[in-house]
Amino acid sequence: MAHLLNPALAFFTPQSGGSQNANEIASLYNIVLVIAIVIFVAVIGGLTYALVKFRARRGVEPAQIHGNTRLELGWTIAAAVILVILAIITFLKLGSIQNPPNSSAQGATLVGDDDELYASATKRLPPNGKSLNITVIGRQYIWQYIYPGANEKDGLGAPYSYEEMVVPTKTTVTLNIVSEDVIHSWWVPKLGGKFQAVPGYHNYTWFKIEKPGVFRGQCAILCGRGHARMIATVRAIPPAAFEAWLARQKLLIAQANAAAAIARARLAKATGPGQVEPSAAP
Ligand SMILES: [Cu+2]
Repeated sequence: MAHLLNPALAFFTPQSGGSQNANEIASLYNIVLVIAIVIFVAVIGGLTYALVKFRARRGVEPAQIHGNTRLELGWTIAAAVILVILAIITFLKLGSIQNPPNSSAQGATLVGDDDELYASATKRLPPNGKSLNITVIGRQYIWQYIYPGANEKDGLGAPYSYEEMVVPTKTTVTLNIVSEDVIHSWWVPKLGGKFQAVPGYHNYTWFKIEKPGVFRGQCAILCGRGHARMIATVRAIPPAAFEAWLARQKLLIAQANAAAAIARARLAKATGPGQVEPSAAP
């Protein structure tokens, strides 16, 4: 809305366009901004007018005014009414910011990783209960993402990636944000609000990306000397491509683990037990 009024305002307003919740946050911000600009102009305009019109003049005694009940009641009530209107608009929009919608019909089939119980007052699921849930782990100084697809048997072996999160388009993605060391902050501006990754605590958010694209973010809370390098990228690709990527990622990780096991066994043979524990190999 503000963007239509003046393109320069885009510089001062939140990024949006990646996900519905980010769009709602931006439009709410813009509504507040426009109302604030109108009030700012009215107040500063009135003040400037009074300063010029009633400026001190030699030999003129200014009017001595002791309050004006009607005026004072007027600006108190007007301010209260504006606050109430803002509160109503905010609560009307809050639902679509906090509550994830269902995935579209074309969304990835790999949703509803729902064997686990969501005993949480803060985690919100789409109305049909199905989302692609990704665990976001903040650690000094890299983001790790754990995708669904763990082995049935032991719950291990879930595919993961670092720094770049790959997600399917048209699919509601819920994030479970945690930290392994200090407080980090997950923030990809075009995909919605900022959420802290706090050790020992779970924070939840969601996004749903309609078109393929790349969305950039950055850890948004100072977490140590490598903080500036703690970038995050979300790459949205069509659901079929995502399924293929996930399968390949799982395969590559399994191959790397197998190669590491061989290397570990070789090292154990060269250095003797005590240095490494070959039995720990998968
Ligand atoms: Cu950081």
